[in-house]
Amino acid sequence: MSTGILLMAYGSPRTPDEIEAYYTHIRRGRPPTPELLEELRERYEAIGGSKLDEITRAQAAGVAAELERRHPGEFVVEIGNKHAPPFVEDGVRALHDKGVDRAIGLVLAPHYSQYSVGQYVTRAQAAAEELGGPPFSFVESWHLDEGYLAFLEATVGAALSSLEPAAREDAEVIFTAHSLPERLVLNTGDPYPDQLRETAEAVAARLGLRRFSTAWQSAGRTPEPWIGPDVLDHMDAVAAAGATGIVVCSCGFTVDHLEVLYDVDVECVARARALGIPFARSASLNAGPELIATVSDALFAHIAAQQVA
Ligand code: FEC
Repeated sequence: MSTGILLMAYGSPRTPDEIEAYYTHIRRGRPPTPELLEELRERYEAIGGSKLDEITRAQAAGVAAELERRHPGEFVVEIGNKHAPPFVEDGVRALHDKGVDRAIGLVLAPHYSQYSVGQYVTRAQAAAEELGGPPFSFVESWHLDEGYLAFLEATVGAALSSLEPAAREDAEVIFTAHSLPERLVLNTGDPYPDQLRETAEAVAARLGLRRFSTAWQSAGRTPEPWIGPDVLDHMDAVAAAGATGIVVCSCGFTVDHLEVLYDVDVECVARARALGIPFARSASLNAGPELIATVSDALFAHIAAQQVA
């Protein structure tokens, strides 16, 4: 039996010329105002352009090679992005055209929300239905998978160790994921906040952390309330409560993209400097061996669970 794998990611403009179309797609077809566009251009410029597209491709190539190594000839891997080509629908079509017997979708973000992962799933399913296949199932979250937790344990441990001993003494680790509008997540039964907390608690237990918390980053530029605390406000509170240092672990993402390189490496670093508190960020998975092993393991666990069911 041949199995198609659809690895899904947010997508990114590959050049400055693509920023406007990308932002318009994120805004569901409404072009951004010139001010919003300029502000986004400046953020991309500040990080020297996002490498998300390149890293997503490296992640997919790594997973494809690992699946081939474990089960030669059985798997086909395609990418499907939310907001830039190849879109989710393009990836589904590629799997359809290659005639795979079944397909499994996995989003390269560990925590499930109806509004994030759920949207990828809905789009992939709709595309497959329209084409008449392949039949899809999904790995909906992998926020407690062993490879992921082991990586976070190592990288948060390394970030803590990078602080001077006095700063490390009472340092607080803040685990973050992308914020979402409150109306979509609060009192809707959405598991997103609980899953972030579960990841934080699992890593804290492995490292024996005394001070840790969760916060939300990268809230959108819209007037409605987004879930909080925002990481920058939370840093103020953590410093006021006597922490001697701060480590931010952006565990809601896998890649060093705009939301990590700007929102953490520029904004959180500036806030730490203003607060006069030592700061470190843990590393991202990117396309490293831990990401490839974790995703491959999650896919095989999903297949095994289907066979039992
Ligand atoms: O490096 C890059 O080029 C791409 C960085 C990038 C990632 C990312 C991940 C997530 N987002 C999520 C939710 C929202 C919601 C909105 C929203 C808006 C933006 C804008 C940019 C942007 N996001 Fe994003 N997101 C990235 C980039 N995001 C740019 C537009 C300007 C701005 O507001 O900053 C609001 C619009 C809407 O309603 O859709 C909501 C979530 C994730 C993590 C899960 C995932 O990766 O899919 C959730 C990476």
